Amino acid sequence: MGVLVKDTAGYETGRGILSGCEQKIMNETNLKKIKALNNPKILEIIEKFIDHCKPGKVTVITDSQEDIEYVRELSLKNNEEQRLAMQGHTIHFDGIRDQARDKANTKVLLPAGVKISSFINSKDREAGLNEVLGFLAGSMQGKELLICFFCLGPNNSKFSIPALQLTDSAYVAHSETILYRPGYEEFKGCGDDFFYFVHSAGELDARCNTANIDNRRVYIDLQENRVFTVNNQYAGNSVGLKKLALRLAINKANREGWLCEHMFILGARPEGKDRVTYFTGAYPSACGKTSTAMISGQSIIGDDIAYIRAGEDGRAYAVNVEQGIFGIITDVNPEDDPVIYKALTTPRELIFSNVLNVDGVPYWLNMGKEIPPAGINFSGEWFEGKKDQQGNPIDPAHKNARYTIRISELGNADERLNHPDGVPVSGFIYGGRDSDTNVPVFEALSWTHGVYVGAAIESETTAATLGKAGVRKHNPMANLDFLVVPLGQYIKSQLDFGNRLNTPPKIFHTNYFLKEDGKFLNSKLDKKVWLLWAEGRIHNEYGAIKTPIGFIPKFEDLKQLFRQILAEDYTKADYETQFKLRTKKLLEKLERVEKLFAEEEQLPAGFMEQFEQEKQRLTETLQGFGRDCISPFEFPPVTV
Ligand code: OXD
Ligand code: MN
Repeated sequence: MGVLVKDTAGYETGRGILSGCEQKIMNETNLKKIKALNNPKILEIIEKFIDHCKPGKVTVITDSQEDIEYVRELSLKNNEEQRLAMQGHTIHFDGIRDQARDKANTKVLLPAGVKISSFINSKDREAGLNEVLGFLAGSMQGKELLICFFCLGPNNSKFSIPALQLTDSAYVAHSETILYRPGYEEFKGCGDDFFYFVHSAGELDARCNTANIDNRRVYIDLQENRVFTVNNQYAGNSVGLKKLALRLAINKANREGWLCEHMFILGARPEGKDRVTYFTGAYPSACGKTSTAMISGQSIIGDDIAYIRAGEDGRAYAVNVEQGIFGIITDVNPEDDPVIYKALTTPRELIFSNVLNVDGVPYWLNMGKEIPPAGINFSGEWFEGKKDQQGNPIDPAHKNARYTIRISELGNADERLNHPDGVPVSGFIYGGRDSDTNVPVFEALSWTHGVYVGAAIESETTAATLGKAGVRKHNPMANLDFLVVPLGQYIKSQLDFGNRLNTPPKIFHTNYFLKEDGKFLNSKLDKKVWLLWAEGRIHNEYGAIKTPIGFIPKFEDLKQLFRQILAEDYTKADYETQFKLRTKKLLEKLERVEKLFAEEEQLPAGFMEQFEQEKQRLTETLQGFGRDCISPFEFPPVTV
């Protein structure tokens, strides 16, 4: 055992382990890989957590194909993944109670007495470290610790952040080799400026699933740019570089004056016009974000997380933090998502999680194919009619089942996917799951109004987080689950960011989920029309109608777009039902959200005024017309 010393937070470090006494757990080749980085902080972290988690073996994964192959094979050998019939395809199962992000047990650690927001789940730092380090102590006994190096963002880019992952799950490491760019070389000379993540799946049961799920914890330590996550496997909880790094990056971005957003990045390419216009867009989980990023005929850069910085030309530039997609597979079928469906049904490296495995063939919900009556799923042997312990029927595949794939392998990958300078962003799109209030698409009146629009997102909950689905929740910028700075400060940095640009992105809002009499008013394909309308607005090709909530499309423009894009006859009646202003519902929503913000401190000047101004516009409209629902034809068109 090496000499134990106290680090700055007062926790024991195992200095000396790599320099002699316990070399048997890490061979000379692995040791050399660490030493070649010539970085004392990395050495210290590795020594400390080897000593603390007590793995039986330690392997260092560099950017080499050989090392990446080792991880793939290990996930099969450990039975964390099984091969499927198609070449390169594997399947992974998370435990029955580990199928989504665990919001209740994910906490930001804060020094005693510090409070950041009533919306943010936090815990006293000392107590939190003691608890999570307690669960991590000895958690890797008899297991292999993988030490992996990745790059959050494109390689050799000023946007990017090196990330060190320690995990005892080969599935986690394998997912990361698909989802993130390699980072071993990036670590050479990076000094102290990196994030790190320590993950242990903890004790495993006979199916190789976390046995002590009640001790699942995900604790974010902003002070040391690190996250500890234990007793879980679902990637939203375990994969450090995804939603855990997002939190650390929001904190860093907020301090440094750039944005870290829960956003896709796509290139809109209207047919017959020789141009590409880049958009980023934020939607709460499972509200159409990936399918927007994958709209046919357009190109994709990312579907989940973007770093956005001001460029020297006064425009916003964005990179995808990831190079892959951890996408929800439910509803992916050849008609609605042809590109993804094709990628999921052809040979390539690809991990399915929590789908049904029938003799090596994966099945998922609403895939456009009949699902066989029996197979293996996240509950073990599955058969039609199987019930869980509470007597609820178990679906053949989980609603939040996923696929993990590289974007570069998709037919619609954008050519600037890995460009170190990112892409210039002309539009932000916000959206949520809203069955009865907002119109399908509108444009905000200004950058400040757009920040208000994003901050006021409300969405009905889905299967991507644990808990009841269908409950309306306020979710500013679809980023609330990941905020680690006071909401007022986050909103201020959004306002400041746009105000510093010469040409801030135009801000749009979409709602794909509007219903009347229980039926959706739009088809899944309509989102292409909304996107290309927004694209045309950026190029001053369409006029609009100014309403209290923002600019909405003119009927003639939509009629022409529906004809051209979907070969559909869009009628005045369609337009009126979809775009009528439901003033009472809009006012109710505004007041709900305003009440929540009233509990927040330090909201920037100008932001709360947006509530007042919009409320006044809506109230005047309601009173002026003397009725609740106002047809879009009743507002005069404008040419802004
Ligand atoms: C995701 C999520 O997996 O937001 O992207 O839950
Ligand atoms: Mn997401």
